[in-house]
Amino acid sequence: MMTLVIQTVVMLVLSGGMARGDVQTDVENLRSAVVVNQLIMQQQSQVIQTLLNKFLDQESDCPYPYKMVMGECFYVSEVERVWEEARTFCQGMRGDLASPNSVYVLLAYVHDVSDEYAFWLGATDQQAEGVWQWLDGRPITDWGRGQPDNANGEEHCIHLGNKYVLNDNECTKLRRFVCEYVG
Ligand SMILES: [Ca+2]
Ligand SMILES: [Ca+2]
Repeated sequence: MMTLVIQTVVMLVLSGGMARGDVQTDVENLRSAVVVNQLIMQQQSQVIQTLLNKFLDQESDCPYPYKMVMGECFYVSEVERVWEEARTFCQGMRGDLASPNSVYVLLAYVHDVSDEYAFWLGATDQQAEGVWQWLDGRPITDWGRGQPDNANGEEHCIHLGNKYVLNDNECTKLRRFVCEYVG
């Protein structure tokens, strides 16, 4: 746009011999072009500001230290705990062990932030053997092949993993875990 303005000014200077009426028309055209340009710039700046605000809002939707992952707030622990203590840890952070909407999205995320592959998540069949659902009440659909197998009759807690995606395992094992913010 600046190039157009400069070109027009140069044309005005070069057209010194033009009739006064023509010069006036050119000046008016130039003024209109500048005004239109200003309006476009203003509009673009508003659009950028709106997008920026939206992005910042999304980022801040999860309270520290949770991170937004496709609309859910997760925290990947550094420490290892048995399942029950991991749950207490998460509840102490106004959360619970994670009930992810997509275990594959969560798997991708934990691989981004950690070399570890096995993390306790939010489901257990300690109350009724073989009856599984996420802590938020949804059914579990992504068990690894042949899981849950309740191996040795002692596997009652769910974990995320590379080999099985989801597997039931002994709740007394020390594992890192994923919390989900529940507010
Ligand atoms: Ca079991
Ligand atoms: Ca198992």
